[in-house]
Amino acid sequence: MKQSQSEKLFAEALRFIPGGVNSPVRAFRAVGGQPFFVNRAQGAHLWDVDGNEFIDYVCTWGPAILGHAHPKIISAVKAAADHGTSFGVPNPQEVTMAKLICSLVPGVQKVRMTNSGTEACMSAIRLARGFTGRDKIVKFDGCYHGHADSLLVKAGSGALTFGHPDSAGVPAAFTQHTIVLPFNDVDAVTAAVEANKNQIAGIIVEPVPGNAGLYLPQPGYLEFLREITQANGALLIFDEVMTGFRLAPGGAQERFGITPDLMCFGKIIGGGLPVGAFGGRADIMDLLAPLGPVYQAGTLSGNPLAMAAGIAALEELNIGKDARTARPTDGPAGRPYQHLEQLGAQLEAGMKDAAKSAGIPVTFNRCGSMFCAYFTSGPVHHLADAMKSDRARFAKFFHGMLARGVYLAPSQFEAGFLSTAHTAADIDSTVKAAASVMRGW
Ligand code: KE4
Repeated sequence: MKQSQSEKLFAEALRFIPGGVNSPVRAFRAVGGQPFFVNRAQGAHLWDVDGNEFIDYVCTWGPAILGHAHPKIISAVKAAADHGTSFGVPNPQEVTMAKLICSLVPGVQKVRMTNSGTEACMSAIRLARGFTGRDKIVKFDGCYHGHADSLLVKAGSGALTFGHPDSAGVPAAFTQHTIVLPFNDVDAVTAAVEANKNQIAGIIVEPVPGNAGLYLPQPGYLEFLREITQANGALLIFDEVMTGFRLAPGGAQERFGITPDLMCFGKIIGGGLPVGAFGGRADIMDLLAPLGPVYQAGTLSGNPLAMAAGIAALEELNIGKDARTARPTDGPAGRPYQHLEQLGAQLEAGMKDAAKSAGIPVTFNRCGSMFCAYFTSGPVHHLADAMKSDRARFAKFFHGMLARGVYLAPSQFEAGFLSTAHTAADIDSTVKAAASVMRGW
């Protein structure tokens, strides 16, 4: 059979790029087969190099909250590029971005830009250790905070997908200060804090874990983490690389009403360009070089193109420059988030109906415009529950949907994303495709 363009490209990619991809999860190893290659993306749709069209529920893993190639973002990047692509000297866009983040996210008094979520999380942890003078960090199994050595312990996302959550090449000494606990388990945290009195620098958590599929904090759990860190001199770090500016203008911390000490961001604030950021209390952030003793740096941090794209994205989400004061809760700033909420509810209802009519056990978890369909009958509140999902069934579902023009995340252990560019008609055809796939089982 004639090779497709994607097949040709993948064969070539395998010769020059490990696994043919620049990030493991793109390789389709969790679902079998091989990845398609994108030619272009527009709104909620992708077209591969063979001309096949897909409704996209990966949204480049979160950044494309406004859909792909949004005209405001494209023109902002083009205009910025005319002035140069990088200066290594402060530029006005960095100030605009910093003010926007500080005005949107209540807990952020100061913020530092980085080039990825990994850098943001790695730096926030170093800062927590520098501020408290303590070494230990608590993370939760299934949560992924990028691929810094000390965090690749029972990590989620690609690491989990490959079934060996601990990575080769990470000396035990680098993870000896990392305590991994089950998410949503109050007793486990209480016991760990007791057993490590005055040694825990911080607890880092995805407030809504999206790297083992998607599950939600149980009522009161985030409040508990806030209290126990406060009571024990440890910092609470929200990793909002995915949830930031998505679950609400102020992210999960606005949605759940919790103010952490430090926060990590990425994705949406770069409008699709390489970006990360971490921020929080000024008394902590001011320990960073050049003011204080905690070193952190980046050649391209605050890059003018990424800033232009991210500012355009945040502004297009109808978020005013002084959002904290001017943010109208149910005014224009609420509209895109209400639209995302409506789309999410439509998708959830449709997918649950499709599974029920086909008699297929599916647990559909959703928080705003993030979701995951687990092929399991029980509730999914943490990694152990997620691991019960039928991955072979998910792989079949993934390929069945792909064949019907719907691109889902190529792993059971990833979250799906909606954008303001998705329409009710997109959701309708997605649900119809799901019903047709599951009917055939
Ligand atoms: P990056 O270094 O990939 O920009 O961000 C790391 C990161 C940190 N924290 C959270 C909560 C994240 O979700 C991520 C990255 N997300 C994955 C998706 N599961 C990126 C996809 C990939 O690795 O290719």
